Amino acid sequence: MKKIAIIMGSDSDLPVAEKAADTLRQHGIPFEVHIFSAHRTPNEARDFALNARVNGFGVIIAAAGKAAHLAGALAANTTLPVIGIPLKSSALDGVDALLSTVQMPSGIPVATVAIDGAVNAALLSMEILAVSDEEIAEKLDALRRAETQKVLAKNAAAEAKFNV
Ligand code: RP5
Repeated sequence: MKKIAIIMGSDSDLPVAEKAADTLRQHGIPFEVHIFSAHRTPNEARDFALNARVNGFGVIIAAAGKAAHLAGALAANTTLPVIGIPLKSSALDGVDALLSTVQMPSGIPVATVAIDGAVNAALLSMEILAVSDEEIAEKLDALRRAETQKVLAKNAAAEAKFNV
């Protein structure tokens, strides 16, 4: 099975990035976590992206805040799918990171999830692998069924409480 890379720009990004790791762990998806910064360690970030495919990765998740160029910088050096998580780590509440991550020029795509959307980043990475992996597709189907049951149970509780 291909591995997922979770890259973050700083250890201060860990509380959110960890949620992506937790989601992948829960579903038995192999992953690695690294701290590479587009600005502070650009050479390490570049080398990681250049070698990611041969190193067995299938998707790269990149989490960064402020002037969040990490996802784009990684995408510039690989044709693996890159998912960007803009982080709410500044006075601008993550809107700065959202725009920095999502507004990529044509030719270098980054699939951007919501601000702090680490769980969806992990699920999207699984969906990408599931295109050619039936086992992961089945895990995702089971997860959707479980989510549906949870909401149906909440609806039943609300209806029982408020509707006569
Ligand atoms: C970004 O700057 C990082 O991704 C982090 O979200 C933010 C602040 O980093 P630290 O100053 O906390 O290391 O590059």
